[in-house]
Amino acid sequence: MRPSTIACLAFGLLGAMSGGLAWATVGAPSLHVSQKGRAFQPNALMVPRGANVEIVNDDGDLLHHVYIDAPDFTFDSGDLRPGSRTQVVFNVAGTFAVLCGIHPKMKLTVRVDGR
Ligand SMILES: [Cu+2]
Repeated sequence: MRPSTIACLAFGLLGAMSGGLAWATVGAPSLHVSQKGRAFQPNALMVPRGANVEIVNDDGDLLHHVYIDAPDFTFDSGDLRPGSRTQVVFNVAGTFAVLCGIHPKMKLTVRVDGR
């Protein structure tokens, strides 16, 4: 194998590795939010655009719900039974109130960084 071929392979590998790393740390992080004690935990998040937020109903016997009703971004999970989960992908920059239609006091604020 000629040295130039080896160098080419090494750069290819490096590119693949850094590409994977960029995706994991910047591209689309996955975040976890719990619905527990009739509250979102945590109740505020700052995420990059494209972030995937998983929300789990961890309240033993309470039905919850997740919705967003902003002019430029809406979401509705439907009823979330105890132990079930939903995923919200934040593709729009801005600050959004994530609410539960069953418990009006439950609120999660998500700030989506547009960069
Ligand atoms: Cu609720």
